[in-house]
Amino acid sequence: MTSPDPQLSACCTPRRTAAVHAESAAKVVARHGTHLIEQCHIPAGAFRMGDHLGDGLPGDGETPVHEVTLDAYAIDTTTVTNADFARFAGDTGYCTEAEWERASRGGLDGARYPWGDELLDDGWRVNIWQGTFPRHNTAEDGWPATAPVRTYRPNAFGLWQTVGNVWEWCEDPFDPRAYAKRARMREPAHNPRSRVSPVLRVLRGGSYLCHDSYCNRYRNAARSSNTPDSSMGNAGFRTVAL
Ligand SMILES: [Ca+2]
Ligand SMILES: [Ca+2]
Repeated sequence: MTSPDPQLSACCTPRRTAAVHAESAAKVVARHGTHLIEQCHIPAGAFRMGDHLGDGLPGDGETPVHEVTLDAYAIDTTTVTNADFARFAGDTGYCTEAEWERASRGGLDGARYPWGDELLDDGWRVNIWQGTFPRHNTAEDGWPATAPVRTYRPNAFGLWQTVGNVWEWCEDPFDPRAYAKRARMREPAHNPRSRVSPVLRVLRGGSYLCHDSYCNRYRNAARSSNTPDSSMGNAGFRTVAL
């Protein structure tokens, strides 16, 4: 970590120097619209992009220096922090396991997939793994890795790719006995969510890495879990609003 650039004062407001035009001074814009992270306004302008000093490693492509022009924009003054993300997640909320499954079923109670019971329905409707896992992915479904979110067709509720593509984190801690507990209740569980210690968090829907040979969890009913601090390239989430 190097010491702060002496040419820069607080935030990203540059001092007037020969190299910095006064009219291009950036301004801090706190709470830009509904955006809660402090941002700097960067005015439209030109700059010379690249390594002016010959410091770069040859393979990194920092040269030749060239002029670039940009429209005005605003940029966060810091990278997004864990606290920022927690606030976002707290304001929106992940779906619970029950909310995920009802939405994924799209009104087809009891069906294996969001569109019915058969895997192939006039062609592929789910991004999983075809071929021999993990050596050869034939990508018959059109996608060897993640697919854009609006791929295939949505279910009857309008949700895209609940099964396949990426696993989806749910708010509930994972409790393999949760359904058995609910089944013993006299009344249907209302807005259920598991309350056990969150060592594991629920994941639903399977991903593009799912293959029948070891994981057929690209189904409405399938459940899985991971520790909440796990980072995976094949997991995402949906937010809900009540
Ligand atoms: Ca695929
Ligand atoms: Ca999914």
